[in-house]
Amino acid sequence: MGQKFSIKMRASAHFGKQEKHISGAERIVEFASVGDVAKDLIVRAQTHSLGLPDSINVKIEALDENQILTIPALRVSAIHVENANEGLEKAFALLAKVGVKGSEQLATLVRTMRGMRGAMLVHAYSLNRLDDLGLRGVRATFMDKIDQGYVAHKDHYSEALVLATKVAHCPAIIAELCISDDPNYVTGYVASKQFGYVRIAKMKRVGDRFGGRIFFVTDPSQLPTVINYLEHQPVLVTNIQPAPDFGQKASEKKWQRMREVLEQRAQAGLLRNPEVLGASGSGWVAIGDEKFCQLSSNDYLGLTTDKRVIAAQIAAAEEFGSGSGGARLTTGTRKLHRTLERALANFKKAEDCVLFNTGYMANLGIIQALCNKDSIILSDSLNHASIIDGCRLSKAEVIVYKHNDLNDLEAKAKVLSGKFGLIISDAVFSMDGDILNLPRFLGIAQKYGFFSMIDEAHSTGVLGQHGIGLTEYFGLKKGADITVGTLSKALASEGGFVTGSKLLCDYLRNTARSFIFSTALAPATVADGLTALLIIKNEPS
Ligand code: WAQ
Ligand code: MG
Repeated sequence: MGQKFSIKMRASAHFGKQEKHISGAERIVEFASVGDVAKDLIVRAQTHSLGLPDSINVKIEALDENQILTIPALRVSAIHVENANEGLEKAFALLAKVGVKGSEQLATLVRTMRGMRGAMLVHAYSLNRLDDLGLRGVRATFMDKIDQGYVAHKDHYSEALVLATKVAHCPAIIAELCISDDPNYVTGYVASKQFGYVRIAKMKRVGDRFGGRIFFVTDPSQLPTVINYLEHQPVLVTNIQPAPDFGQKASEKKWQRMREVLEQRAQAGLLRNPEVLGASGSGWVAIGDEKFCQLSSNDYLGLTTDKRVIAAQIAAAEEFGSGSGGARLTTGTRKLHRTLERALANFKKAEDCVLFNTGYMANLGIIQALCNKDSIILSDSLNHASIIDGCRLSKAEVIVYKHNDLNDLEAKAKVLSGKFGLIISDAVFSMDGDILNLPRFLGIAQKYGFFSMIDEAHSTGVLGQHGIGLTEYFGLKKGADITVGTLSKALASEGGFVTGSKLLCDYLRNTARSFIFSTALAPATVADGLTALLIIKNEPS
């Protein structure tokens, strides 16, 4: 064996005079590996989930061969627990076995550990802290593993086992408790020479920011010896075994990620938990037993509760049944579909129309049918999610322009002129409610040779004297090449549609994937939308 070197990395970020610890690690290696290993440790500091460091310290020093202790790793076991409370309970029970007692006091201690670089030395029997080193704590250093066959990859487990093995062999230390300070790493351990290294699946909830290490010291008078051993004694650990898993059956384990994602979302207050609404009428909706004024619906004309619309829906269900019973391409195209498509085309003053199951499917299907990886798409930064998803699925190169900034659009269109592509914008933006300058938008598309596409989900039935939408609002004779609409907002129904030239619609009926898979609208719903439409046409308000 050649001369061994210790490499230590420490990364931190500074906020004024405050120093925040980001990452620390160390290795003991032969001289020839010093460069490679130092580089690995620096990269690790640069990519830690606690954030970016503004200072990275790397110290490399030669070790005295005769000083190095070589010890076999603690034996390892693992305990599966359902939640963090159970995990802590199990940990405290193990500690109690070696004389470290007081679950409540320990639980409090654990939750206050935060932002420490090293460990707390705590008296095993009184549970009082013994060192006065504050957030620095005491660092166990000068240690590494000797790989023997099993290549322990760089992971929490093998590094922790090396540390725990060194610590467990420290004079006057009876046990250790460790919880990672990483909010996403909830597995922790307790360790001692007696019960070995016991991994516990959960010691805190995902997102919890506490974490740290406690070394339990039996004899306070030995403090100087303890600190000297931890901070200076070089230790190499042999015989590291692969991490045991938590004895969960494979059939159970596969669900784990789902639970974790949901837990994480719940912690961040991001669970999707929509209010369940009851009956509704013109301008009101019931929640539980109470009636509320409805100010946040897309039922812009209040037609979902219009008696005539509802009567037409019932009549259609009686005549055609409650569903179409097939896809559009097989046996699902009913008379109602074609009637509605013609009515929508007339309403929008377009040559033709194609129905889709939802507005979302319309955008997905249309954009994919028109564009491929050789196309470009210029898209407003606040376009609806269905447009963004459609763009992604099309594999086109997407160039996002500043929200409703047609100067930015024009500058980008000019550069890209000559390529095959599409300019897409919402007509009325769903979150901000602002309106696209359609005349200028169409002018840019025309000038630079791109298709123009607008999504009228929020303008149909709303803008223009007859509710036709943005084209009527601006008094234009001709609208965008491709106009998408939805039946589920002002048109009081369910479904999406596109209007445009006959060529466009023939093309989409033959190529749009979402049209193929459209299991067709329930006839009743079609009639519903159709009726709503006729009401708007005949009785403009
Ligand atoms: N000496 C003393 N204390 C340390 C040291 C050290 N060398 N390194 C870290 N600590 C303390 C410090 O307070 C940290 O905030 C805390 O431990 C957590 O450190 O089998 O990753 O490096 O899968 O985040 C447990 C692995 C991983 C369980 C623990 O600790 C498993 C972990 P981290
Ligand atoms: Mg950490």
